[in-house]
Amino acid sequence: MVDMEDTNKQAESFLELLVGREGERHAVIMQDFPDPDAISCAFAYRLIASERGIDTDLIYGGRVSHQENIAMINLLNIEIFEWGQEPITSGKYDGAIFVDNQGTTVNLVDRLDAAGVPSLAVVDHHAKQDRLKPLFQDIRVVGACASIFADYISKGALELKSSKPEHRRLATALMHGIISETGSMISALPLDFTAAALLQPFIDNELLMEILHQQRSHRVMEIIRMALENRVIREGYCFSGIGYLRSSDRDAIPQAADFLLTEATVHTAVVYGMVTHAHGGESINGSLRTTEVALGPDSFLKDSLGKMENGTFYGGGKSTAGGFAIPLGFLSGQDDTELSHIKWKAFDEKIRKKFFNKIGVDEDKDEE
Ligand SMILES: [Mn+2]
Repeated sequence: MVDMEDTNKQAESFLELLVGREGERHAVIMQDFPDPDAISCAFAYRLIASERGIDTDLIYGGRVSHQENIAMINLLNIEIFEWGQEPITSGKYDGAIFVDNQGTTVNLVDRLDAAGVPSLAVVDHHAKQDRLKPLFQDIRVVGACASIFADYISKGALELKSSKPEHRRLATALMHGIISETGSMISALPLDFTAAALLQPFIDNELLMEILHQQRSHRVMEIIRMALENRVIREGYCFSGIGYLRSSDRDAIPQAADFLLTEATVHTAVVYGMVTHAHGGESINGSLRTTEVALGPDSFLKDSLGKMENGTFYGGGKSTAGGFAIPLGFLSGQDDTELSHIKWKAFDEKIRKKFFNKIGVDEDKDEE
C-alpha cells in the first residue's frame, strides 16, 4: 500500500515528467481491449497534456466491442482509435504513455520499440510486471486506475471547472471508470472514494445514467445462455467453456463470467471460449470473476495455467478479476466441422482439468 507522502511524491514526479515537453506528440496506449477505466485514464492524460502544449493520440491495438464502452466513447465524445496492423512510423511520437496496463496486454509494444518510441510513463494498478522500462512509473494498489489520475488532478495536474464541458465529460468518464472497475464501489479502496468525492461535483448525472444503462445485445445474451448451459459447479467454483466465438464478441466472455457469479452458491466463475480472429488466428480467451477476497486471481490463473515457452504467463489479474489468452499457433485456422469440434473438446477438457487440479477437486465426482 502506498502511503500519503508517497502519493504526493508520485503526483509531483508525474507533473515533473511533463515539464519542458511542449510541442511533443505522445501515444497514449490502452490495452488491446480497452475498458472504461483505461479509456477514462487516456482521456485524462489527453486533457492534462494538452494544457501543457503536448498533443496526444489515444490508441489501442485490438477492439472496443462492449456496447457500454462504445456508448461511453460516443456519449462523452472521446476520440480513441484502433491502430490496426500497420507499423508505427519512427518520429511520429516523442513518447508513449501506458495507462491501466504495463505493456503485457498490448500488441503495439513491439511496433513502438521498432519505431524507437521511448516509454515515458506507466500508470497502472495491476500487479507489477517488467515488460517496460519507463522514465516514470506509478503502480498502486487501488481499485481503479482512474483514481490515480483523479489524484493527479487533485494535486495540480488540471483545475477542473464546471463551466468547461470538456472537464465535465472527463469527470464523468473517470467516475464511470471507477464505478465499473470496482463493481459499483464494492471493491473500492480509500483512494477510489477520495477520487469519487473529488469528481462528483463535476459529473453529468444524466450522461452517466445513459452510459450505465446500455442493454445487452442479442449475441451477448446468446453467449450468456451457452455459459449457463455448459457450466460445471464444484465447491463454489463455476467453470464454463462456451465453444467458438468471433473476436468481435470477445467482450461477452467477462459479461458471462459476471453473470455466472450471481448464482447463490458460486464464489468464483471462469468462462472461456475459442476466439477466431479476423486474420485467421485462434486463441482461447477466458475471464475470471470472484467474490472470494483470498483467492487472488493473478496467482490463481498463473498457477492453474502456467506459462508459454517464452516465459510469459497465459493469464493474470487483480483483486477480483483476471483474464487469460492461450494462442493456438499451429492448431489455428478454419477446419471442417468435425476437426473444429475435436479441437475445442481437447482444449476445453485440458483447461477444465488444469483448474480442477488447482482447486484439488475431482471433476467426475458430482456435487448434486
Ligand atoms: Mn483498470
